[in-house]
Order: sequence, then structure tokens, then C-alpha cells
Amino acid sequence: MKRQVTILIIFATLALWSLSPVVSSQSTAHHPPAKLNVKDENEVDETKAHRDERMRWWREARFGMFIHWGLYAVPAGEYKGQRSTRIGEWIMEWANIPRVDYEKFAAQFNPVKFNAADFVRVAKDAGMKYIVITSKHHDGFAIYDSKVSSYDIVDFTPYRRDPIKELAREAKKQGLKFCFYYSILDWHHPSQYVDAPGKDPTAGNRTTKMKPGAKAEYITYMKAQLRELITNYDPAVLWFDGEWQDWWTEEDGQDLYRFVRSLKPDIIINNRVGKGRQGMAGLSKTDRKYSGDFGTPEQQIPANGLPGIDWESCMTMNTTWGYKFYDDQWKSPQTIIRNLIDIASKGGNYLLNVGPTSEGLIPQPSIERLAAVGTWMRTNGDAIYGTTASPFTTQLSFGRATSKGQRVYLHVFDWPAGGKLQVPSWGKAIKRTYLMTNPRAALKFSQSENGLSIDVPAAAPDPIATVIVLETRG
Ligand code: H79
Repeated sequence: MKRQVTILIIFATLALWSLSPVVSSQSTAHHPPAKLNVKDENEVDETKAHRDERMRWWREARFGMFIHWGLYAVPAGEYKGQRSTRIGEWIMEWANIPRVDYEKFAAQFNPVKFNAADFVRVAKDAGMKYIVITSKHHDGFAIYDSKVSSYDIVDFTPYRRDPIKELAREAKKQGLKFCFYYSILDWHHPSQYVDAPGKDPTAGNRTTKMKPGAKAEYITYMKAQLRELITNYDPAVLWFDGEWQDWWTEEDGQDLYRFVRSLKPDIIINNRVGKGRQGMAGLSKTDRKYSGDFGTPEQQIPANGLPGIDWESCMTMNTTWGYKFYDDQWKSPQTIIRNLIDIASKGGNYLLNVGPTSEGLIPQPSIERLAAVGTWMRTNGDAIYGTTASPFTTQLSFGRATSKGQRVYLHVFDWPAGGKLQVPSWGKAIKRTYLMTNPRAALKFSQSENGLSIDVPAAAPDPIATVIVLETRG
């Protein structure tokens, strides 16, 4: 009996450590795992080994596609002649559009050009390993076939079909993981209303009020939709958002986390299910245990990675998530590729967004950029997939590094003049070094306690990022 208790405590401690992105052990000491060793049917108990197994594909993947697709693609950033620098999927908020008027966009949402196989092919050719699509954004509109709501693509649009069924099937067919975004904030649900000066009570707003007594009913509705999503499409990740409402608590988040895991035990859930995230920086707070499996920096890359903590930076290619026809502030392929490398060098994933049109097409500038990333990844993917963060204690002056097994990959952004690349020492002896594009041609190098000097070609083989492989001893 005593031994069982000891084992239980060890497992509970491991489970807490693995579930909660706690950096210092101090906070765990002050907040013992009060609930985690309590067995009830909803409890998600997990060892570190179990969690590592559950997170394995996600950690190896490093690169995914975010898809923001919904009714907001119809106005595409313009309402009654009004445009905005704000994000397209928030038009119901910034143009102060009442529910009854916003609903009218549905009559024009007819994505007849949508082709699931093409979507997945574009992601796959870019080197992406998973797809996360908005099942329901803040506007409350479901782009899948929901039986618990008529505010969905099948019941409310002339399209009358479920594009998500095809997308989920295609993703699996082509070997990508299929995942859902789901907004807790809901501008359409009768439980919520806006109480802000100059605002229509049924428009969108950053925060909504919860009608007294309506929360339980709304949670039942969310759970019914989540059950549909999990049962009918088998997603690998649930990516929550809109959790910053004052009516949503960490306890609600933990309950929802357990609910989703109970429907699919090996699913992965982001930290926005509860109240752990630190604003747009997105990593989880450490003052107590929070629900969720990974941190979610938004439109930013943490200055330093956090060892042992899973996180994913989500970013746009222009300045909006949902399609805006006039947003032409596209990032260059170089910026996008270097962001991917920068994130991998810090131990994170990159979730890169596309915002399809209401016809069902990914904008051409996005297609072009994804193709450029794909070209780079076909040559250099080994230096991204399944890697962990840079082994160097400081950021390299010439670029970034990733590591995997006995290899360190140098991603050179700024090619050295004079044919020698100087690499600081990090305590490991080098056996062999070569360009990723030419493994048979070893590069000459010399190693001293000051570091490594590698003889490299005079000109940069790849001006965006040239990968040099270091094979280490031990
Ligand atoms: O779906 C996309 C956006 O529509 C949604 N998240 C991405 C993935 C989003 N982007 N910006 N916002 C939502 C605005 C939210 C901003 C804030 Fe906050 C809410 C600022 C203050 C409250 C975030 C949450 C930062 C602190 C808490």
C-alpha cells in the first residue's frame, strides 16, 4: 500500500511537471498537484513518457499551416466603403456590424473553387506537416456541418456542402495532421452581448458580457460542437482562442481540457483553453498550474526558447489572418524562411497563416511564398524536422543553429567574407563538416578552444540561408 502511494506521488509529480510549462521548480513547490492524483472519470493523468509520446509528432513537425476561413472573407476587409488597417476576421468588431447584418454575408459565401486536394498539396509542398483550420472563429459561424447550430456552411450558405470533411480526408490521405481552431469568444451566440459605448450590442467586440445564467448553456453548446469536431473529423490538435473574456476562468479551461482529452486521449490542446497565456507573448504563466499543452506566441518569436517547454508561434504572411483584398504588405520569402529557422533554433513550431477567399482560393502571393519555402525545405528540411534548439549559449552572429542527434546544423544568414566561417565553441569536438547540398565534400576546418573555423566557398551558396552540417563526436 505504502509503495503504491509512493508510486502514485511520483507519477503525479511527473504528470504535473509534464503538463504544466513551469520554468522554475519553485512555483511547483508552492502549488502542489492538488488535483492530479485524484482519479475521477474526467481526470487526465499522464506520465512524462506518455506526454512525450503524445507530443512526439508535433515536436518533429516544426511547421504547420494555419487557415483562417469564414464569412469575413466575403467583405474581405471592406464594409459600406470603410476599410481598416485592422485584421479582416475582426470586421464585425471594427465596422460595428450587428448580427443580423453580418449574417447576410452568408448568402455570398459560396466557395465553388475550393479544392481540398489543392489546399493540402500547397501545404505539403511548402514542407508543412499539419493544418489548423478555423472551425468557428469569434464571429460564431461554423464552416463545417454542425448539427447543433444552423449558423454553419451547410444550413446558411448557397454552397450547402461541408468543405471540411474533404479537407480532413485529404490531409490524412497526403500524410498531414488535420487540426482545428475553435473560438471560445462567440459574437453570434445569444448568451453573449456587447456592452461598450457606441457599439451595437450584437456586434463584435474584444470582450463580450455573458448574460446572467447563460454560461452553462453556452458551455453545453461549445462541448456539443467540440464533440462533433472530434467525432466527425478526428483532429490531432484543438487550438482554442478568445479565452480572455472575464467570464471564462481557468477552472472552465481545465474542465474543457479534460472534456476534449476524454473524447480523444492523445489530442494536443493549446494553452488558450485556459487562462495561462501571457498576452500576445503567448507562453504560459508560471504562478500556478494552467491547462494546455503548448504556448502560443502570436505575431512574434520569443527572444529565447525555453528548454522543455513546447510552444508554437503563429504568424501571418501579410498583416491579416482572414482575407483582405487590399492587404499587400507581404513578407518576403526570405523573412518567412528565416522566421521558420529562427523559431526552430529556439525549439518552437511555426504556424504560418493563409486566408482563403470566399470563392475558396488561397491568395496567389501566399501560394508563391509557400512555394519558395518549399524549395528551401526540400533541400534543407533535415535541418528543421525533428530538431531541437541551438546548442550555443548565445545567438550566432551569422545566423542560427539547430541540432539533432550527433549533428548540429548551422543556418548561415550572413555569409562571411574571406572564405572562413568562425563558430564559437560549445564544448563538443567536430568529426566532419559539409554543406547540406553536398554531404560528400567535407569542408576543411580547424578547432581550438576558441571555437571552430570552417573553410567555406567565397560566395553564399544560398543567399537566404545556407545550411552547414557539423557532425560531432559523442
Ligand atoms: O485568430 C487570430 C486573431 O483573430 C486572434 N488570434 C489570431 C490567431 C486575435 N488576434 N488579435 N486578437 C485576437 C486580439 C486580442 C487582443 C487582446 Fe489580449 C485581447 C489584447 C488584450 C485582450 C491577448 C489576449 C493579449 C492579451 C490578452
